[in-house]
Amino acid sequence: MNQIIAHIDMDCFFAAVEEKYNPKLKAVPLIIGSPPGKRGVVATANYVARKFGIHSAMSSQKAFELCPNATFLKGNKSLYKEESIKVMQILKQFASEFEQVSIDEAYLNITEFAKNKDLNEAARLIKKEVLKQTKLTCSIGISNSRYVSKIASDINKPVGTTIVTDNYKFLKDLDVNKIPGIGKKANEKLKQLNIKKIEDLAKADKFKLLDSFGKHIIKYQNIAKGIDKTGIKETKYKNKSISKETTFLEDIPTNECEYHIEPIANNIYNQLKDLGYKTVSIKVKYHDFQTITRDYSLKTTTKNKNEIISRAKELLKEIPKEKKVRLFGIKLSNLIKDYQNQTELSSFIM
Ligand code: TTP
Ligand code: MG
Repeated sequence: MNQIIAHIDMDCFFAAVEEKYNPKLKAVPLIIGSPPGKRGVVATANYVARKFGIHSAMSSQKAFELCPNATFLKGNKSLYKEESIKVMQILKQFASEFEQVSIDEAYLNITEFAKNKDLNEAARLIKKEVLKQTKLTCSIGISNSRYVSKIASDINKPVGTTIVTDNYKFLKDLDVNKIPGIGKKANEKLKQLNIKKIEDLAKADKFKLLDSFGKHIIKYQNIAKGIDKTGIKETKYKNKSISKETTFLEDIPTNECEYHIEPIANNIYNQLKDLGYKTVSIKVKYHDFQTITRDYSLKTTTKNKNEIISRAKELLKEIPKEKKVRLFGIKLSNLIKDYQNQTELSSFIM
């Protein structure tokens, strides 16, 4: 595989977080969502409750009728978000590129991490670390295609690992609406063309498809054939950086720049807002205006403030110390939009 993409999705996430803090709930049917009798819906249910046919987006009243003994909890959005942040921080460590797509799922480019490893072993190590640090389980799909990995992570839930080496063989017998992006409407329209399985879409006449759907369908036909070069969509902020420089009233010895690292790091950290960074740089301008920069690129994107401080300190060690300094600055670049601040939990039905 030229690129290895893992899709990771937490198992019955909101319910699993509740069980973590109250293990007694593990043994009973647990439903997170509106209480029955109201017009609300189920956000999720643990796997015990799912045996009764209960699922996300079902009306709470219907869920109650299916399982009157179930425990209903309204849910604790801020707790789920906190747990999600912990999970994502762990997952990021395995990825050269990382894209969180919802509160409990993310795509990871694990090409580097999986080098010289059996893919099952790579998946096992990721799941083990998440479980060790958060007491939560997840399911993983691995392939060379973003779409295939997403479908694969759902195949053996919970605690599942599905590794796909032949995309088309894996996809062909699945219903066409398993492809993320093919919603109800498209599915209905495809049915009218007698396209039900992914294989049918792969083999369908391209011009008939274009007639009915327009050019966007070709991307989906390629996915159906197992061809997908989408990769990880880190939202990069090319050419953008965040920096802060301080010009001193009097020139200072190079060593003393260290005392300015923390206040400058605080300043740029506050500017980061919903961005993460991969590269930390420092700039030193000597009294004679000679300027030196040094930078360090992390393997993964982070928002960590201490990382800015410690990297800047390390970089400062590399700067020649003979001359006095008139200006010192820190810059963060390779900025990437951080999911946590983009998607509010309120976008979920609760
Ligand atoms: P999902 O990953 O779709 O579901 P899940 O983690 O509960 O279960 P699975 O093991 O099948 O992955 O969604 C993640 C969380 O998002 C889920 O725990 C609750 C919330 N959610 C809603 O609030 N409403 C919804 O309709 C869905 C689908 C999810
Ligand atoms: Mg999930």
